[in-house]
Amino acid sequence: MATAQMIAIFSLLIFTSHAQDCIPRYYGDGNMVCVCNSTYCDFVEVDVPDKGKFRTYKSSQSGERFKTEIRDFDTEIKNENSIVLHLNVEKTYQSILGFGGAFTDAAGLNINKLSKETQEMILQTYFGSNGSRYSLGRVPIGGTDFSTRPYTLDDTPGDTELSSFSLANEDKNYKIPYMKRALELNPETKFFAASWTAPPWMKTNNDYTGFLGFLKRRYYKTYAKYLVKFLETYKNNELPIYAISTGNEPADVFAPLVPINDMGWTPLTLSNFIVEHLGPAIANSSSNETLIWVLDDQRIFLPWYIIDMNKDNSEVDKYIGGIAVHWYADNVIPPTVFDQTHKLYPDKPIIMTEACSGSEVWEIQKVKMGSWHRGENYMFSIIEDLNHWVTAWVDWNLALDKKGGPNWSKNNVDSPIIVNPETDEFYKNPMYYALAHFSKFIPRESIRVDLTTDDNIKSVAFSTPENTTVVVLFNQDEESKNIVIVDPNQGRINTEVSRRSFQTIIYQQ
Ligand SMILES: *[C@@H]1O[C@H](CO)[C@@H](O)[C@H](O)[C@H]1NC(C)=O
Ligand SMILES: *[C@@H]1O[C@H](CO)[C@@H](O)[C@H](O)[C@H]1NC(C)=O
Ligand SMILES: *[C@@H]1O[C@H](CO)[C@@H](O)[C@H](O)[C@H]1NC(C)=O
Ligand SMILES: *[C@@H]1O[C@H](CO)[C@@H](O)[C@H](O)[C@H]1NC(C)=O
Ligand SMILES: *[C@@H]1O[C@H](CO)[C@@H](O)[C@H](O)[C@H]1NC(C)=O
Ligand SMILES: CC(=O)N[C@H]1CO[C@H](CO)[C@@H](O)[C@@H]1O
Repeated sequence: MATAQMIAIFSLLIFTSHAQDCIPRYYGDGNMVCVCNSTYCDFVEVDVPDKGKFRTYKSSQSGERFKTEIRDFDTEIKNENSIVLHLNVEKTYQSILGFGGAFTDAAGLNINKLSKETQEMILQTYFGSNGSRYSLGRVPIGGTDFSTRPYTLDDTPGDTELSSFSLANEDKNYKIPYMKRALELNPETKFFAASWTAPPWMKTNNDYTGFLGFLKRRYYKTYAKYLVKFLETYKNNELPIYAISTGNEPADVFAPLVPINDMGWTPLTLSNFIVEHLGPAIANSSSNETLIWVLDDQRIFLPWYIIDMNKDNSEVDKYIGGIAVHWYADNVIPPTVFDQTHKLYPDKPIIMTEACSGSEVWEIQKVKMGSWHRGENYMFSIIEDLNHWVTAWVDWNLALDKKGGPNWSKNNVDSPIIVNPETDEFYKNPMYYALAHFSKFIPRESIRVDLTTDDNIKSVAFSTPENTTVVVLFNQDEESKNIVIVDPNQGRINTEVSRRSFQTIIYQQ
């Protein structure tokens, strides 16, 4: 037998016994997607080896996707020039809530255009046990810019009794069915909701979008009732909502020319709204367990927005169940704002509730098929956030079309999954794999543990409820690096992290 054939068969045995390989499609410059259809999608089963061994999963710009290998712990460092990281599972940080994406109208519309079998493949690849194993889903209350029209769930002017409140066709056709399937595939899935705007008739500018649109004081109670109606209606559809945010990006209204659905809050108006209306209305409803997450906006508002809310109304603290943040403009605000926030409010989890590529004005190409660079941006952000007290990282649209839509306000962006209804296929971008390098291996209630850092490699470590240790490594550079992880209980992990690659390591404690 030719050596090449032997190697091929040997690697098949080692690498593919628990996996179905990526079907690659190349776009030049090392950019590549994995192609899935009604009968085929790449998957990997998480398979933790016996004690004393560890497993690595590697994805790289050179084309590997979850390439896996089992290895033995060593007693010594194999390469003198290795970067050595010391693990200490006794020193613990935040507990993880999960990873996920958003059930926007656009996502549902795109998934809906595929055959039933291909739809099922998308949900499996995100929520299934051999897929990314997502455990969080964000759901908009009414429309967002990623809808085909602006709308809310009660667009009848002056309907203070909310007698015209009803779910939209978008809820029925594009959100609820897919959320239900996700919940079946991963029963641990928790959904959280956010409203982009109140119905225009409740607002100072009588519009869905625009500059300085606020909730009119006399509709505070009505709007709280509107939000609770949403929670109760979804609960009646067997989709309980774990948390509700106080509104998507309340600061957008201070920027002129923002074309997306928005409504403004200041720390003062928001804390009064929560204490006098939203908090009591939720507590007095059948959704009384739903948490309230505040902010749902960029890092730049931390920690002062929360400090101001507490100053303005000292009762607000008992209603705040979490602080939601987005990733836009992360490059100008350091993650240390999370450390400050955590120090001031140690019992308030910080949740990263929205991220996407292609949203910046200079990103002319909204969808960039197979972009490894965009996958690296996700990887960088997730590691950075997790190393600064963030408990969850949730992507924006679960799936978009080839133009990065549909959206009614022309705010197209990229997504980890791009659908092609003409061929009944979908394409998994590197962003999909970046997120999956965490979501597959780090279930809810995993605890971040201490791992020393080194400027030449990005790293983060966890101890999971299944008593495994998980380490994620990210090499952004053009040269391969030798890494040693020293676990005082088990020995040394010698591993090579090739140029521009992600690596997840898992083993039994
Ligand atoms: C996951 O993959 C393994 C290995 O191929 C297979 O035995 C198992 O049935 C798969 N699980 C699901 C839920 O598809
Ligand atoms: C789906 O993709 C697989 C792998 O590329 C291929 O073998 C199969 O024929 C495709 N199925 C359909 C229905 O196109
Ligand atoms: C609580 O709910 C009941 C029935 O829905 C309502 O009659 C009552 O006014 C509510 N109380 C408060 C404080 O909102
Ligand atoms: C929450 O509502 C349920 C009924 O929906 C009720 O049984 C329970 O006592 C309520 N909990 C609190 C803390 O009010
Ligand atoms: C993990 O270890 C703890 C402490 O040794 C033990 O109580 C628990 O049952 C273990 N959990 C699992 C899932 O094995
Ligand atoms: C580029 C693009 O996809 N634009 C779409 C934005 O959404 C509107 C409304 O659905 C569509 O008409 C556009 O084609």
